[in-house]
Amino acid sequence: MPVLGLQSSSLNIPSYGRVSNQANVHETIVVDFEAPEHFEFGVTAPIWDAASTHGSVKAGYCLFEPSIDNVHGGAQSAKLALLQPDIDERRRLHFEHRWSFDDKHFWTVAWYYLPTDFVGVDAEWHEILRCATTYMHRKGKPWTFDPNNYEWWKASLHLTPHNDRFKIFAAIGLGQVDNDGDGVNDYPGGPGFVGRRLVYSVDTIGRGEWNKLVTYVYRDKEHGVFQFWLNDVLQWDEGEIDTLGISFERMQYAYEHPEIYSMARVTSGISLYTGIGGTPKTVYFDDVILSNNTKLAY
Ligand SMILES: [Ca+2]
Ligand SMILES: [Ca+2]
Repeated sequence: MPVLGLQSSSLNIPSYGRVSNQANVHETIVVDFEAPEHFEFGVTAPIWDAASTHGSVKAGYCLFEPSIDNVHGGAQSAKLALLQPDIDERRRLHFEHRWSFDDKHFWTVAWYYLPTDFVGVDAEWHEILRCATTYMHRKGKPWTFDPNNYEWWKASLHLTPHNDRFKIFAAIGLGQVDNDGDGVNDYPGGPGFVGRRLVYSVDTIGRGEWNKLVTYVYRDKEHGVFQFWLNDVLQWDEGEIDTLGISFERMQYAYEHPEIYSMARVTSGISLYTGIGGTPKTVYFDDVILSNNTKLAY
């Protein structure tokens, strides 16, 4: 299938641009981590308005802060650190941008750096980028793996060791969604990666180097697309797959009925996610672009 929308890297994008946050508007957000608002998170934050940090960030457990230690562009980058990842609420940092429920095109661009003393990944959680996610939680229901309680789907990038370096992989069809209302997950497999089809990058990334990650997700039940480029080289090109997750209609219903569903959202963003009993970790992001445009020049 054709490579959708990938253009040259020569276009000059301003350090921070924002068109609109309204639905059905093509929007490209550039985050070079040079401005204070690039580090704000929470429902009123200009970019990371769907952050999921599971607790305060600078409480000695985790960090999301400007750094001059390792920089791709400009004067600083974003340093993400899990200092005590063994504590349940501190094993994850997600900084996500909220999109409209009916947006179909999701681009993410991120420059990503693993420090030279990065110890590696552990257990089953090793997520670095949320390319597209859909989520809704029925109020009053427990957090158990049951689509009657909460529904959740994502296309995301993950790290796995490969010799002394790392490959990047994704699980196709990772989710628990019940769009047809029969009480059964619409996606194959069980919790986590069980039963999922995994795709792996051809190329690898190492410690102490900046790597360019580009993903494109087209949300569609039958003709979905999930593509990934590493340093401008296409690594996988999955087409004719289900990338919709929760349907537009159900997400609209959840948006319009906050008395029934909480935290309904369609998002993309950056992550630092480690496993149970994981080791402390620090990674760096710089020059992130999030877009819902049909094509992206960067
Ligand atoms: Ca920067
Ligand atoms: Ca079902």
